[in-house]
Amino acid sequence: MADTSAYAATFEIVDANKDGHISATELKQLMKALGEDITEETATEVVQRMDSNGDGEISLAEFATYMAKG
Ligand SMILES: [Ca+2]
Ligand SMILES: [Ca+2]
Repeated sequence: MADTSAYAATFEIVDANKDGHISATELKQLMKALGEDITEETATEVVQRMDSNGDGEISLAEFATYMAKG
């Protein structure tokens, strides 16, 4: 189990609507803010890579696990 507290602040920034999950749309908006204009398809692919329980969104636990792995 990864230490979620280390990633909670970053997670909250990405979770624009504060529903506790990062969606593909939120990820796309983040990348745009960082100067990387990715497509909806790419954002969905990235979410799927991090989405270990398959609900289509990234929870804090999934985010922390992914970031901890590198
Ligand atoms: Ca959200
Ligand atoms: Ca998930």
